[in-house]
Amino acid sequence: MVRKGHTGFVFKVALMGKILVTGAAGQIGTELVERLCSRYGRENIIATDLKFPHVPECEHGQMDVTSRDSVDEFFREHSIDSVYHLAAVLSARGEENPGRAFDVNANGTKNVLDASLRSGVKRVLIPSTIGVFGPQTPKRKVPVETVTRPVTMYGITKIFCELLGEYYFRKYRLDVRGLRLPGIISYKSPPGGGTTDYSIEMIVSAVKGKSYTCFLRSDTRLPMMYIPDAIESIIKLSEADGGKLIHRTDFNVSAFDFTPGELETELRKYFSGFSVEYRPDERQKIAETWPSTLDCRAAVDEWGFSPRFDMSRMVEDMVRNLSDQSSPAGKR
Ligand code: AKB
Repeated sequence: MVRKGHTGFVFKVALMGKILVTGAAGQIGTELVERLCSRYGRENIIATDLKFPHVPECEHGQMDVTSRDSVDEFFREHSIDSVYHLAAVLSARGEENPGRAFDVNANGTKNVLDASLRSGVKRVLIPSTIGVFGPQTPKRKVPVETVTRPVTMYGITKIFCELLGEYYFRKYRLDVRGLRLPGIISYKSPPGGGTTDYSIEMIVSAVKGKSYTCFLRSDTRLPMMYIPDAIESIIKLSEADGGKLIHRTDFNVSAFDFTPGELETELRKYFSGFSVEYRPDERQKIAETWPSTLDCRAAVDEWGFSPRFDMSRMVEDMVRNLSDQSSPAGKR
């Protein structure tokens, strides 16, 4: 198959089976499926989620990753070449229901890896998170190898997934890859229960002309990335020459970092009357265990990580897109 890449160049993709996406209805899944369809052809993508995902552009189905039978059956019935395993319960929601977070993140990942192994899948990409870091991790320019010791169920299960992925690679030669995503900012589909969600909520409020009550303190600095860069990074890592990878499942990636106070100031450039009240809740405690900035050199050196959006370009793009959506034409 010959396809045109997003940058305009034409490249060849040799697919024996299809590309499966779990968690396809989520914040990242929705946009990843769109990009995969345009890059590899919609006939080669299967989008799945717990509830039937609304993705008219390609084949889609229901799959509960916590059910080993459901996962096995799905893999048996489809010829799958590679997997983007996005189904996960994020940090804040994970603290509300740690049992569910364990089941989806830990058991779900094991089910997907086992089914991949049994059915001859070539590659599994599993996003990880800055949630794998903990209170003992240094705060600034944190490298890949450092003290992690997360204290949330999200972090504990995600570091388990990183290690499990490496184990399957070492023991069974299943090509598992992953990257530690920071807070992801997007406008097409809402975020789902994370600690960094405040950033999207704040931008949406500003565009709607509403004030915002922020659940983090104004000086809480966290690493972030705009969704187009997150999608490109996921695809770039998945297509990278495996022989050049020294790390496998734990690449740090982030494009910029900011505090809620800095985001508020940036938004005032567009909406001078915008105001934010700061009322930190239990999510503040989670954010305080995460680093402020990351060292992403391993991702740059090993597979060419190169985000395009800085904070001000991200805000400009978000404001333009959200304003278009809320204009009478956008609502039609
Ligand atoms: C969350 O806040 O839980 C996620 C993440 C940083 O992984 N956005």
